[in-house]
Amino acid sequence: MSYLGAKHITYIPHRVKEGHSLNESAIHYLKSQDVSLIITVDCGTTAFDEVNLAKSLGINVVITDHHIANERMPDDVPVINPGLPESKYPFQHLTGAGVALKFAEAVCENFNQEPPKHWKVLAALGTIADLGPLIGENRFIVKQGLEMLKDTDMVGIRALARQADVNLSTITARDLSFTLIPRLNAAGRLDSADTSLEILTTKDASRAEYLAGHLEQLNTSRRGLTTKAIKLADKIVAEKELYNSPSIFIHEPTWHPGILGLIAGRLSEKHSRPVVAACTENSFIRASARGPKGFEILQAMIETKLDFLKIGGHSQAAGFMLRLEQIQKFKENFNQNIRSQSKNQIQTTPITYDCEIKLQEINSENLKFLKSLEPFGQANPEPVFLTRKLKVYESRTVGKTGSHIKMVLGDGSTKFDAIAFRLGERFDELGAEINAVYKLRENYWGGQITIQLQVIDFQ
Ligand SMILES: [Mn+2]
Repeated sequence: MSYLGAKHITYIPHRVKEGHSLNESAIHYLKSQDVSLIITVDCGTTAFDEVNLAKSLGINVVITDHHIANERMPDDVPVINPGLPESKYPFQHLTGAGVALKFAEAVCENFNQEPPKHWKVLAALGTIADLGPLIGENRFIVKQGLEMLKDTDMVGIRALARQADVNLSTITARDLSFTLIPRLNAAGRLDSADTSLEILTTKDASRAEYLAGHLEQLNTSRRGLTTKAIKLADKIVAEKELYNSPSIFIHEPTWHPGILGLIAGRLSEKHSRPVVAACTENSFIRASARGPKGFEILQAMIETKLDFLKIGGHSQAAGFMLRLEQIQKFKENFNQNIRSQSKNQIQTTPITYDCEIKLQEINSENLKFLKSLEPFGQANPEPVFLTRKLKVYESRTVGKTGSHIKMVLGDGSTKFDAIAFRLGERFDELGAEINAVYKLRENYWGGQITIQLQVIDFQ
């Protein structure tokens, strides 16, 4: 908005104190700042009461969002949401950032202005961070954003990339989701997301440097908290043999609410079943749940028929707040519901691969073709290959606790370095020959590109 000369302020709800959407106190605050128009991003489709409050205070509202829910929608205000069944927009999977980009571009067009290039970078970051499926227009947005990222003049992005030690000219969508995005997300998880907003908008290089350092600290402490919490969760699961239950519920009063989703996600991946991670806030529990594909997590929550203070999400990720004394009831009902869903489930997710190949087929021509399928991510996963009877020339465990395996694998005429993350426990299963399922990694070393096999599973 500043680009077109409009007077504006930004407001990001505090994730822990205010939740994710428009809320009463935010609207009163905006009124006190003489705001006459609120444009939401990534929220508001179900904010019927809040929109009415804003209108009664003389504030106009435009909703831009991609979430859907079967609650009452605001009427009398524009709701721009391609996810809604009645939307005529040809692509329904835009994320909040994608919708915001389209909206901002349309406003520019109205004023006969060319939208600035770096908006595409922001929309690409948002699309990956919000786990938008990388198909259709999302894939286009991310592809363009990655292209623009190469020589971006956004000093905040440059500072973050230095902190994370990544090269912006070769960065992939996957790299972003492991490097820049967790750093940008750390602020909102542990503190206020305003730091991330500032680093993405500042033009001051030394300020950017300072903010990148601050985000680095937050991310390190987020990581530390998560690792500690997951260790504790693993211990509880083992002691109480929770892996025998259809769903896993872990309540640890002191966990930071900003990492509950990360804990639930990691455990759910490990045990291939729905997991709820919860902490205590006054006389309530706050919880995040994650579940593998095929489960209906939000539905299972709703069907516990308890009196939630807050509830939201979708089939694979959801969250809620509930009175402490209702925990037991929740556990029982939720577990019961998941049990009935599990009857049609395969409990362990089988490893699938796209194609069986010989090592000689990993040549520059095929690699070039694979590149044309990028960017990989949600709904456009990286190709996975199977090669049988690979000779194991070298192998050793690496990492602080020996949790990964480094190998040299080959077939007599071709050889590749290989890494198997988190398979260290299975080191003893390696024989002289293995069948391996893997992805291909390109590593850049001093101008040289080397190929590495990233082994997902072996036999
Ligand atoms: Mn979103």
